[in-house]
Amino acid sequence: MNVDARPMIGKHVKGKKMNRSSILIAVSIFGAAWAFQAGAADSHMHHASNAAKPAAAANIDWTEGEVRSIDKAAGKLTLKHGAMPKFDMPPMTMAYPVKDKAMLDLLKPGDRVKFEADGVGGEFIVLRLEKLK
Ligand SMILES: [Cu+2]
Repeated sequence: MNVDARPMIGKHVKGKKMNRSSILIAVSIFGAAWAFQAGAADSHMHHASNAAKPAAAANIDWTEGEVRSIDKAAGKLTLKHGAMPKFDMPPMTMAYPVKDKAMLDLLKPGDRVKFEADGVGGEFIVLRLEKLK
């Protein structure tokens, strides 16, 4: 029975194989199209995340403070600021070098600001700063 059945199975399988391979081709074309679309969607997402930069900026770890003094020559400003949990820093008044000295041109003592500081080489530096109204 086995011997008789084999050619039939072979034929059957062969017939199926043809169907299967055409299905496979269809699937792989569909799959490629899907992958392409997924890729396109992915690049859209990258686009979206680029466009969403201002939203990412909302994640800045702002600290509020008040300008006490400005030393343009040294590129530093003294800020009385609130606590900075990320540095384990309590509220205090301290002098910070600024990343961009042009920041200092817009400021005068008494201005309320929000700023983001970072620790660079053991020194704290003001990366960005905005005046509060
Ligand atoms: Cu401080």
